[in-house]
Amino acid sequence: MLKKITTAASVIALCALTACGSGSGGAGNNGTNASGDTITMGFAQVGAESGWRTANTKSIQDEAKAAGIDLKFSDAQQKQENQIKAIRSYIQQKVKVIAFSPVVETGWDTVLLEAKRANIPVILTDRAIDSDDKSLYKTFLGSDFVEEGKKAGDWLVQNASGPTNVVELQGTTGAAPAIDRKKGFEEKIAAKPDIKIVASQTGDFTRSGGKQVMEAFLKSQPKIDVVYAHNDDMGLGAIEAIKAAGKVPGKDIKIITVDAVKDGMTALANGEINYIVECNPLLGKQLMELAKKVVKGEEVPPRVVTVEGTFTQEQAKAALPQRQY
Ligand code: GZL
Repeated sequence: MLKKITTAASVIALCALTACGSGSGGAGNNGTNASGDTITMGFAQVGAESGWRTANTKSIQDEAKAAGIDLKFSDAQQKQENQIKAIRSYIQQKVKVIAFSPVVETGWDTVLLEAKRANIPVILTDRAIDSDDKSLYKTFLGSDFVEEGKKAGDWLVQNASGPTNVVELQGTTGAAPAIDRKKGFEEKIAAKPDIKIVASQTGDFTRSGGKQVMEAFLKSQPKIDVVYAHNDDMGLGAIEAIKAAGKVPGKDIKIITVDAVKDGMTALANGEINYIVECNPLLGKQLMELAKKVVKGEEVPPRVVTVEGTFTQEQAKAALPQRQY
């Protein structure tokens, strides 16, 4: 079981989100290419599955407007075939740059080769792809999900004592954040063999998915001490299931999640969640700056890692009033 949770005295140097990629550029910045034409960007979004995704979409749309970039936007409803269709449509429309968040890591080489042959640069945002051909995209802007999983696992190692049974609510099967958050978490908890993942299943990053899977875990598992949810939304779904089973979330069953969206931070401040690892969705400003460079043929770093922190219950109470999403 976990020993009494003490509020962490440590102050985590959090990224002041206004400095990390939110806030709008000067209104009407000229999003034009070298010959003065307006830059058109085709963006193929994963879907609208979570609070994180909503904030990410808003950041991209707001910052495109602020940068004077003409944004063509599509929502793939978490289906890879819809993202591929959208990318093909952007190629036919001869956009100047394509950006997207790959719903899963594999199956992109063919369509990205088509974009390359059409001389349209591609930027990966949020999630990565698993491809040997690094020439298929100019850069990958997003979080280090393995690091996020390690932060979650590290907190549990610091706060658990004795046999601790963990149930894991995984993100979308095959998605980079699901694969890497699992990997980082398992790497860290290996330090304490008493901490065991007794059940692990995808809730597809949605609140309903998290609730359904948690209901099944509560029926099948004789002893659950901790929920590790790959995002806040599944953690919030798990809270509903835990309450319906007559248990107290945050006390009878501790909860660790990733994202730090407003609903998650509110549950953390209320004591229903015990720890949240932040995943910054405000990628819009950095994406537009990268897009202007790649359209002009300027060099960009192959990897841009977003800065993000972690929150205890006390830190959530202090941070909530300033949160932008
Ligand atoms: C992470 C992002 C994940 C979020 C989820 O960068 O891809 O997808 O953690 C979202 O909330 O659904």
